Amino acid sequence: MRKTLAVPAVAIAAAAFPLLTMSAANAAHDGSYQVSLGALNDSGVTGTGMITLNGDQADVTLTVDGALAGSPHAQHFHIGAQGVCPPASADSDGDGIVTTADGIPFYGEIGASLTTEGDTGADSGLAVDRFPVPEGDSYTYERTFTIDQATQEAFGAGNAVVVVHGIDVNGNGEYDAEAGQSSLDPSLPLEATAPAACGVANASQMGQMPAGGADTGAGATSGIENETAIGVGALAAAGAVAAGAVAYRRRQATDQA
Ligand SMILES: [Cu+2]
Repeated sequence: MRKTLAVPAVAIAAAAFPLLTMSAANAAHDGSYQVSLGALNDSGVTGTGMITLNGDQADVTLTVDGALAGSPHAQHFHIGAQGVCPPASADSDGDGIVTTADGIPFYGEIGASLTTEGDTGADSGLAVDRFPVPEGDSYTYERTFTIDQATQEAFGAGNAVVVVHGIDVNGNGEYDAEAGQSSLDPSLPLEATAPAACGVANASQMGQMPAGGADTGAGATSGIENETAIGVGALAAAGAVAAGAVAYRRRQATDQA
């Protein structure tokens, strides 16, 4: 639970400065992005992720805990909306479950599908035969693949969201239709597609520093100050990353103006 507390703080910071965040859209998106996955739908699923962008190449590592064993977990980069994870109140039909459709106004549509092989586009969003199937209740996913321009920009703008799907509402150890069918694909149980964990991808200031230092002489010095601030406690660090990213973008916007 402690890990998930940091997510709203960063999300709020990002939401509070939409214009500043948007100003980064034209900046290079290369660098590292960190994700702390918090549980949705009382799934008990949590995790951490690191995404390193180099041009259109995304090097992705996700570690997911508390997942339903033996069942595929669809996982995506969602983009183009508010760049936040849905609150429980997003549940549109009062059945107690925030479905993927309920979440779209918050985290957006699929920008990329984190499949284990083959296509990684939005069309593979429900390719359940190409998503991780953990033997136990945890898994690590590692893959480098190409992402499109919109997804690159979403990372740069701070509104790319990692979502892992697949919940077991009735706790019977498998996806079944007791909670209904998926509104996305009626051939799949709702349990297979409902979001289980969610986290916003936050730029790692250290990962972005080389780009800033190369662009501006002054930026490099300030970047080191931000790096020092990141060394303080988990919550403080999350705040520092958000504040640092805003300051960094503001500087960059000023420098480029
Ligand atoms: Cu998704």
